[in-house]
Amino acid sequence: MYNPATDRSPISPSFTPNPFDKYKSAREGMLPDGINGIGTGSWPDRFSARKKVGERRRIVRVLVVAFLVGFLLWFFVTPLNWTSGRNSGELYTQPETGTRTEGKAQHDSADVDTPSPVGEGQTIPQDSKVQFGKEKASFVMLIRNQELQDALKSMKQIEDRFNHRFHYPWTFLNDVPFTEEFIRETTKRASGKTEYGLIPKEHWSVPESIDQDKMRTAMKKMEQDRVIYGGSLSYRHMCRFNSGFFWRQELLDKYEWYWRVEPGIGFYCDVDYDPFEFLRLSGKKYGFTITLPEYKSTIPTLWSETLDFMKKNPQYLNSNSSLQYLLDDKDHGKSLSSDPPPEYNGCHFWSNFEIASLDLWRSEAYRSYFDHLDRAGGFFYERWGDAPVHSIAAALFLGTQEVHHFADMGYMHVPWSRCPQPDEFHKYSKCVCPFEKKDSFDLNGWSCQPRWWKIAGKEYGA
Ligand SMILES: Nc1nc2c(ncn2[C@@H]2O[C@H](COP(=O)(O)OP(=O)(O)OP(=O)(O)O)[C@@H](O)[C@H]2O)c(=O)[nH]1
Ligand SMILES: [Mg+2]
Repeated sequence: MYNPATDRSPISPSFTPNPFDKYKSAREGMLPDGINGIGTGSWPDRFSARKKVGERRRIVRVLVVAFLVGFLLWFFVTPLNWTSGRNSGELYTQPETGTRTEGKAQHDSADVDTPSPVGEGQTIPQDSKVQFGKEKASFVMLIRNQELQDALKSMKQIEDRFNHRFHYPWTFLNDVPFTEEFIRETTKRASGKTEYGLIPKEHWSVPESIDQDKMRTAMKKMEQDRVIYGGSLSYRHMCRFNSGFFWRQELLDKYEWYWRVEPGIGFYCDVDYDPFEFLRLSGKKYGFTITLPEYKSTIPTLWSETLDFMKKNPQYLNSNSSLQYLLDDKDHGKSLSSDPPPEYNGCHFWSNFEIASLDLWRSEAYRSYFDHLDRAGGFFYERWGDAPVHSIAAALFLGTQEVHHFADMGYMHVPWSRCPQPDEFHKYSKCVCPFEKKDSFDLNGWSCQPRWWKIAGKEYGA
């Protein structure tokens, strides 16, 4: 049995664990004369051995010079990154969670001066977080600290299925400061940079114009009537925020596109193209995965307020709008100004998933629509959801061709899920859906998908 410690063979110097050992061995006279030894043996042996040594020294010198040049290049180019933190190499630092800087980033991973530890002896290098995706886009997650585990589950899937190839940044928003644990763990999970925003108080409070007694009475009644989240004030803040304020957060000013992600979702298919780029190149502004009707008890006057707004602002109605997708069967073919006016069927794009243009919400049409709705007070006196608000706006202000069904994506938010139907999406496990294709929500009688298909046709994957 060969033992490198005792059986080092002079005929097979390559057996030495370190090839340079053989020089050491020779100098120490361990090798016998003339048998490929170096520095010992006959003159011809010595001559050829020296020649070999000369060649080896040259190689060593070249390697040393190459190493030094490489080191100098690395030293002068990369330190900018990890000392100023302005570029790709900054390290994550702990945020100051004690102070509330409203409307500003609570923590901005691109605003870091010195590397600092994360957890026990760990740092999170952000130099691997260089964005490869070319769009001005970010994931956006409005989230509570206590939802960290579910946030990580969502992130894990989006990263594995899509973002590990693109490294788009993540923007987290909260009405209270994020905990250090939340920031640390989500930063670790993200392949892109992470930013954390504290929502300004005026974006998360009851406006002065709201009659709070009237609001409380309405909330109580809805709770008694067992309307889902009917008695919750924080849910109302959330819906109003997602309707009128998330796109106004300073952290999002630099972006044109966002992908809304909620905690605890399922994301079942590889996405090997850039959906932001896809939307831009195809002239689309809004993308969804699931469409379904809203609980009518949460929006008794949303549609009449919409009709009122459109009557005053008919210029905002797109000439190729998706109005018919919004209308009750009995009213198909009607226009907004028909007498009596058409009724809303409640269909909306489920806004817990959205890939869309921020400019859609920044537009004059949407701003004035939101202001109109906010003045009407239905976010508090009723319980208007951001999903019907976004969807009505997208359906009326955009052309049908500007709204996209991401039929190639498998998605779940409790209690509904959908996956692509064609076998090609499942054959090589591009999609791994934890349910049978026939149980996809698109085929459920409750889905508004057939209404959408009727006016927009089917997308690839439906
Ligand atoms: N920071 C913060 N985020 C909230 C609050 N309420 C809801 N959210 C977030 O807003 C998003 C929507 O809230 P959800 O509770 O998921 O509402 P939903 O999707 O209609 O209902 P379920 O998912 O069925 O509970 C989620 O990302 C939540 O984490 C809140 O009070 N504060
Ligand atoms: Mg949710």
